[in-house]
Amino acid sequence: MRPLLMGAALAAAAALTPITAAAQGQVNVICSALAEWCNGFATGFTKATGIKVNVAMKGSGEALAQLVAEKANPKTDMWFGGTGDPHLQAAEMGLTLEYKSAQLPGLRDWARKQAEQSGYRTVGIYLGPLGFGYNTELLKKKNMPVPRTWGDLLNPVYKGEIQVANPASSGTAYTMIATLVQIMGEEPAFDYLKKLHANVGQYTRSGTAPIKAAARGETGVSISFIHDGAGERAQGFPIETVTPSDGTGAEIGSMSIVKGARNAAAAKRLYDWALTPDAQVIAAQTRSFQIPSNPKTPLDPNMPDVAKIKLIDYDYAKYGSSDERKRLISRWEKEVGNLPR
Ligand code: S7P
Repeated sequence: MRPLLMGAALAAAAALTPITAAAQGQVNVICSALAEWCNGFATGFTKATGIKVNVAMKGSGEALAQLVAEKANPKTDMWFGGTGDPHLQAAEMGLTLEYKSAQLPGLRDWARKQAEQSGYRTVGIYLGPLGFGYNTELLKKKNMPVPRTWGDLLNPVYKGEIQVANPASSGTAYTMIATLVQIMGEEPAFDYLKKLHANVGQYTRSGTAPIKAAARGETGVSISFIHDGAGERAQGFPIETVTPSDGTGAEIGSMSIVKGARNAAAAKRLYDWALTPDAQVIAAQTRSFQIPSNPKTPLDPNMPDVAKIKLIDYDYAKYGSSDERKRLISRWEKEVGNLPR
């Protein structure tokens, strides 16, 4: 081929080949959001940049345990999603990298505050209020009322009908304990948890399992983030959610880069991209209905309306601190989790 023609052929080939297809490195991510979102997020980033994303799915507590285990020789580059408290704990334990994204000033207050409180070692990517999910058909069939307050869950009519996760493995369940302690005070909150124990049919490993069980009619009620109920409803399951009228807490789902990450440059690109509306819109497209941290991300009608929820002023700094988190979880294990039912 003559040089001129060869140049033209190369130019034509370049025009046909999206820049994005070029292999440009990889990034290893632990994803604590729902699988569909994790996969959509990874695909979207690869499409936009050509960087391959290797995703491992883990709940918040398990993700933190993995970062601790890998501390001397990290294999993970970034931790995406999951409740904010363990991300704050990871920051305090020196497991995550200080990084100020150029996107930071454009984020909602709670997302920026999460970053400030961690010394810029994590950032808020979404907000999700805690509440109850219930199977409308099962409640009707078993003649059970819709629970509207924390106290309502102690009604013996729900014996064996409530599922909630185990706080040792689940950030969702830890959010519940921290919420109750802030609403009631610690001693009354633990008295409450002991009474609730009598109605709990199962403590699941993962925070999203109880709402899935309720959606499929395996339990009447779950204690869950209410956006997870909206996700099940969008799939056609008979699920409704309610937030307790006596107040509730919310998670600030977060994202952190691992200190000592082998692919730190790619992880920073992923982090920056994850804070853009282009990336955040993928959540609702894959039926994850948390409130996005970038206010330019379009809202979806399935997302919770915080104006209608009695949200407490959750003390993220205190309840995300390593000592407090460990103390409350081990108190729950000793005083509640082992009680006979
Ligand atoms: O993506 C749904 C969601 O509820 O899961 C995340 C978190 O990993 C909860 O799981 P664990 O309780 O098992 O840790 C939440 O951040 C998120 O909103």
